[in-house]
Amino acid sequence: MVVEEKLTETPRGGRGFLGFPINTDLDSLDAHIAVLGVPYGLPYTPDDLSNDQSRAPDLLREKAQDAGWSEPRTIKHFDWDLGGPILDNRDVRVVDCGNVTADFQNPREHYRRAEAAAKKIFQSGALLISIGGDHGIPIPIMRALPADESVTLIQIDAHMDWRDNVNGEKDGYSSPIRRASELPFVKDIFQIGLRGVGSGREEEMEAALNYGAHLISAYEMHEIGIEAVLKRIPDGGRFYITVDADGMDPTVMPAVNAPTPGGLTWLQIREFVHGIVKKGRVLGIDLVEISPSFEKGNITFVHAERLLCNFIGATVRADYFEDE
Ligand SMILES: [Mn+2]
Repeated sequence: MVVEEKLTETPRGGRGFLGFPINTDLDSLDAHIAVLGVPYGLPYTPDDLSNDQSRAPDLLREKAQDAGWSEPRTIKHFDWDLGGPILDNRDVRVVDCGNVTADFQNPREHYRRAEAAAKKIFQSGALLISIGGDHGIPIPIMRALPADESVTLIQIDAHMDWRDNVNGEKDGYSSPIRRASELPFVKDIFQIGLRGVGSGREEEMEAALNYGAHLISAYEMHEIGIEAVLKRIPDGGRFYITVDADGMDPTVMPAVNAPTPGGLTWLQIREFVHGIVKKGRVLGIDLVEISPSFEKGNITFVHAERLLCNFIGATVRADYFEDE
């Protein structure tokens, strides 16, 4: 008898993101949009096995503004960010696939399952919204992207994340863009919001420039505006977006390990999200690096929820799910 392995499990509290239904049976997916919690990265030190960021997927479901209301307002009511209800009264199905399961005896199992889960979701044709976890988690997710056509990667982050390894670990949170650059179907990389000091040294800067990554510092972005940033990204084709919470200004998302002044404002990230979904087909987005211990009055989670609501509403209004 073949026992089907459980790739994901029901989130704590049993509530799907925004109250959307939960489906952890990834072989029976019938959804246009799938939400997936990916709690665990790969640590650089033993005491980081279960880090602060691993609490974020459940806390976002539990602490988002919507969870405070007895009725699922966000799904049903008029949303001023979108000019109507989030799904625009269209037949768009959103499911929460729960959190990728972990194996505490083998930390790498979590990545293998994350990749397998993401593969099933992409193969079902659904748009994937992944909630981290630290910035290692896009590594298995991006490996699961359908490889038949090229993908443009867009990263919102204060940091470059181009390290080949840290303490010998190649798939940790300092390396997602380096690993992406090695994927044959990733054709272009745009990195937006860079500022301050991170894991990157001059050699990582050189590697990024040699690859041809488009590095747009936060200060350049503020100078030219989001519209000009979007114009630099070629129209058409397929996109994958990875959002590090520290790409946002610390006044917008304070719950991060490396708060860095000068990041994207709420208005800028919103303008970016609405603009990018119209340029081509976004296959997936992840939001990573929320460290709940540093949260200030729920402000990070409220912005995280709004960011994902704007993203969902924008894809619906860009006719992503028509004729399906
Ligand atoms: Mn990052």
